[in-house]
Amino acid sequence: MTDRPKYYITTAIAYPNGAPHIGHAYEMIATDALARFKRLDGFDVHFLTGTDEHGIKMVQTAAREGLTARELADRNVPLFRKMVAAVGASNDDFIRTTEPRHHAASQAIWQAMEAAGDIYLDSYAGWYSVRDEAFYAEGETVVGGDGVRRGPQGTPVEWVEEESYFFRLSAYQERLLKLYEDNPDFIGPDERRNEVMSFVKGGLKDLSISRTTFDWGIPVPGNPRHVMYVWVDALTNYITGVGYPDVESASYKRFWPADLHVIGKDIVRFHTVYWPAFLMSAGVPLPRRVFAHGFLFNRGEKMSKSVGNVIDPIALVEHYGVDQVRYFFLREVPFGQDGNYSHEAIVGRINADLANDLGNLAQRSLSMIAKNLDGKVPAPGAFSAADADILARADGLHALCKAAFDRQEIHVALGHVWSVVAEANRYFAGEEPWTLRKTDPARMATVLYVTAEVVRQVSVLAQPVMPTAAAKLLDLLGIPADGRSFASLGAGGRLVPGTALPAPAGVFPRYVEADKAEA
Ligand code: ME8
Repeated sequence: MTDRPKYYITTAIAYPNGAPHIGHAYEMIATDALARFKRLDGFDVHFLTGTDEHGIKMVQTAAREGLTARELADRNVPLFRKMVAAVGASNDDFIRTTEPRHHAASQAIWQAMEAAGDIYLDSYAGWYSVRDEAFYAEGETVVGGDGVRRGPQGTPVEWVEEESYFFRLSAYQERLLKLYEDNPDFIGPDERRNEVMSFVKGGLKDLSISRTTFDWGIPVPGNPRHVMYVWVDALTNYITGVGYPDVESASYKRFWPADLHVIGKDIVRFHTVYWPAFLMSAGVPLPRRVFAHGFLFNRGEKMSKSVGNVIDPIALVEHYGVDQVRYFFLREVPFGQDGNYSHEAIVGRINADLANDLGNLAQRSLSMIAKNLDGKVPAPGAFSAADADILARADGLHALCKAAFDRQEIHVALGHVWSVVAEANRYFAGEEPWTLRKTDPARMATVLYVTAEVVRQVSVLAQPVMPTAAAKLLDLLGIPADGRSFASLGAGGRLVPGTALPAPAGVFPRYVEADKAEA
């Protein structure tokens, strides 16, 4: 057993009722960056993702396509696995809710809630949104001009009346409010916490947690005429993934409770009201934090022809490059808020931030080292005030990034890193090492050393967001594989003079329109 601290992080599990879309890829990329950051920072990370395969939405989509729900899931799950690999995710596990381990966990948590006296049989009559897989109170619905009644997320609702098991959610109002009061970090960002608190303060009704009108789900223990409401089984995936109900298993003891559930803003209520109530009832410790990201929208303009209108995330990464797409989403969209993407915005980031700012800084300093210093890391002379200043800024990045990542403010961390890149470009231009080459070669060597050292720290910190490109930069700087963790940041990990470097190569090509007419 390791003495490193542990970190358990999850994405939502997607409905495989269609192919994965950009929203799924965005959540995967962001969660992956958070997981990689923690690994590089010395944590023993467990990163879980997967698919949510039960429920009426799957049944209805399958019926429209002439398939069973199982066939639909089996057809689409490989597309999700492919997307996960294509965006470079470093997940440790991929759970399908149709797996036997998950049936066992769901039935066990049901039985624990039942033993606590929180489940009873009654009949349900009310509004249900198939698209959201959610029950809504009448007051949460409105009839639009088209005569269609819709729920709070704008999806159509239908009247449902059937025998159903209920969970005594009403009994948890006070305990939930105390949870939010005592743990202000339980829900992020803060505006989501405020919404949840006012929803819970408004009063909670008992929740219908089984269905009898279809059988695509996990049977209710002791009454297989009922299948569990899909959200009871879906949320349980987070404990299945670490070995529940075997609470003595090494993985459960090591990793539960989860440190962070990353989800989208449309499913906050399930994760911050229902889920903690289920866990309290079952006597299972609660996750530490739930963070809701915003939604991504295509700004509507045409993307380049080869990407189509880019609903397919695999086409997007094939076209622009996986590191480029990861950087774009995480830098452009403040994590937690909604954002837009467009061909123009992606190309702007690729050419400005990556090719010009970081790419040129690395390329110019490394090619001068190759040409003038025998391709070896130079030995610096005494540091000037300007050298010391830019090195101090680079040394300060770790603490700034850590603080930002701990709040899931990925965009803020990238902002800090790129402001040091901008400063280093100003430093390089101001020092004019190409002039020093003739007038003061020793000073040139110091300037190139300082610049390469800044590129080293920036590259180490870029790894969570751009794992492949950052690795290439670290290769060019001659940094061994075991010298790339965050332990190497700061003055303790300085470039070693005399290290022979490989021939420099461009890492961030400019994006050039293949055909202006398509753009
Ligand atoms: O909600 N932009 O599955 P899902 C950003 N199975 N994120 C988006 C998005 C968009 N345009 N569209 C969806 C479910 N998402 C449930 C989850 S968890 C126990 C069960 C996000 O396939 C969405 O908010 O509809 C959610 O976090 C994830 O993608 C999966 O959505």
